[in-house]
Amino acid sequence: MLTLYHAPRSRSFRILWLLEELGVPYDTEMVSIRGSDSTGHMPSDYIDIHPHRKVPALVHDGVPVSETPAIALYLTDLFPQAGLGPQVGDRQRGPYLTWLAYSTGVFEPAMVERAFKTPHQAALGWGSADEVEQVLSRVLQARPFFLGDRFSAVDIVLGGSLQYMMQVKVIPETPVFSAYVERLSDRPAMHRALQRDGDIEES
Ligand SMILES: N[C@@H](CCC(=O)N[C@@H](CS)C(=O)NCC(=O)O)C(=O)O
Repeated sequence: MLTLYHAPRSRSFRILWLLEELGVPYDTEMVSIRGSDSTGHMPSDYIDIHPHRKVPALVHDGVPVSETPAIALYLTDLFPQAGLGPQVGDRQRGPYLTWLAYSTGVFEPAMVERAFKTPHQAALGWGSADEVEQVLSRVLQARPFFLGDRFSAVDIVLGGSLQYMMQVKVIPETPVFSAYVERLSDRPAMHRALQRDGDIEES
């Protein structure tokens, strides 16, 4: 059994989207992450599921997994038949792992620096926002998805972040980025996830 610990309109949306792409049965457990009443919908033992009591977290048959790229990798390995993550032995496995790690290890910190106007320090373990933007632009100019013609969980994890950073104007709407986001919005599973996210918020 799979349970996604989720908060509407948050980083856990991408795992909701991935689960919809996979087409597997899952439950959602709503976690209250904002507001002063942190005991709201926060399970008392949630710290055993996510060490920072954030979302997303996934529990599979009693085993907790957190950190978005790790959850994405866990799920695409668990359901290889869905073809959303190259498996060990596939030449695309290396690029797959690289871009998953890049999403929260490089892309996010660089964009947060830009959003908060924090000067970039070369000693940090990621490139500047300008550099990251150029890297992504070069890749997406050359191919429709991060791994080529093949849509993968990278397009949910990193692509979903890129989409969000464009919405909040941290990344400009260049023709390359806009065309990519348009391709993402062609995914019916993304719309199912948006619907489910909205339903959870209203319930
Ligand atoms: N590194 C984590 C980040 C998770 C994260 O920051 N989640 C936010 C939601 S957008 C959260 O739960 N914030 C609540 C809090 O910090 O108390 C990941 O990529 O999964």
